[in-house]
Amino acid sequence: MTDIAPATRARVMSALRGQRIETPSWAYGNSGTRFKVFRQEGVPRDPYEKIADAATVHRFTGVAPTVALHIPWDRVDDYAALAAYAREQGVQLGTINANVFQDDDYRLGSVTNPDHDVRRKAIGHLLECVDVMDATGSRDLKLWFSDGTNYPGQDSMRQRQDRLAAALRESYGRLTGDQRLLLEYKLFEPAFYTTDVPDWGTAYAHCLELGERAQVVIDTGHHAPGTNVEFIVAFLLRAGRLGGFDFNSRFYADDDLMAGAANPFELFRIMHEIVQADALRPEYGIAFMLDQCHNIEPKVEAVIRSVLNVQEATAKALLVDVEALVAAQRSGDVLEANAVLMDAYHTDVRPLLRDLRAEMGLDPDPVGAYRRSGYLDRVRAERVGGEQAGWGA
Ligand code: RM4
Ligand code: MN
Repeated sequence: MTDIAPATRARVMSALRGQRIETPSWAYGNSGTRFKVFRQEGVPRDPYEKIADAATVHRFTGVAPTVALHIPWDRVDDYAALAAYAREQGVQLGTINANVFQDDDYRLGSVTNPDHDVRRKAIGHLLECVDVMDATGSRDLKLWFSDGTNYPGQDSMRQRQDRLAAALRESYGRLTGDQRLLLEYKLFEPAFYTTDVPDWGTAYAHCLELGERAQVVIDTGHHAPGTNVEFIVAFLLRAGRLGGFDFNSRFYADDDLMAGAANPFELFRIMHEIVQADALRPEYGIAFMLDQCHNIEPKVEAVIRSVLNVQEATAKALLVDVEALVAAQRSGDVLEANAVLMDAYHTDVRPLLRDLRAEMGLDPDPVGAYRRSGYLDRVRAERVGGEQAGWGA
């Protein structure tokens, strides 16, 4: 596709202008592997500073107006004040992520723990997260459970499913209005034998039991190698149960690298399914989130680049010539159908995105503009002392 027809261009630009990508508060904090957490200068010392970083990403990209919180990493006394600060900075608080994977009590699991008291504690945290949503005005509660077992015989798989179902039921019952429960799955880690929510099928089955406001989240790093993620997207879209994405990329397992870094073609194929279902519009309800950890690279810039990568994949997906694609599909022209898709994928959308940013009053080169802004030097100088808030050392 060498030239983009004016009508196509207008349609693509308008869809891209409306795109919304949520960034994760924990991407701005220090993080690491099991082996080492490398500290970086200038990382946020509290949730307010994480929001300032998220607002910086939005200022340069124009499409990242919300930031997800992780509780208790982002626990504050006054969530209304935090929300007001976010608004002042030009962003809003988004999804609330529960964390029931870091207390000693959770050695044998959280909501699926064999011990009733531990389960009560974990459920109490999930309910606390809904209180936070009430205070912040967040729509979505995102649940990921590290629960599972390491050895055959360690616990009853069926009973763990029952305990999980009970905890989900109680949390779901606490939701009001348009609040939703987003259930995330992950194949393995930290449990190595069984995981209680290992795949989309398990998550989907639990969501069906709960009700319409229970939806599945696809974290792109949470599958076995070779899994066709866009099939999962298509299936859940059709079932009306795709609540959102945790975008990141992976070479091996849950690597949490920048979205679009390892497999930009996969990201394009995912966005193609979204575009074909007309599910990009914010009103459709899918939460397009990032879930990443930047262990050795500068964090704010890595998030900016991730946002741009998602935007680029989306632009390409929007360029697919649907008429030609459908004609090729209907006539059984396998190779032409594939060629139509590849034509869009191979289009250089960078000039179009530069124009889009100029139209939005942004610098056409967000990474360059961010680097020139001196933001990193400023926070390095300002954020001295105190403890880094969140995930690691
Ligand atoms: C998990 C999962 C969750 C995220 C945590 C930090 O693997 O992806 O979404 O909140 O990591
Ligand atoms: Mn995730």
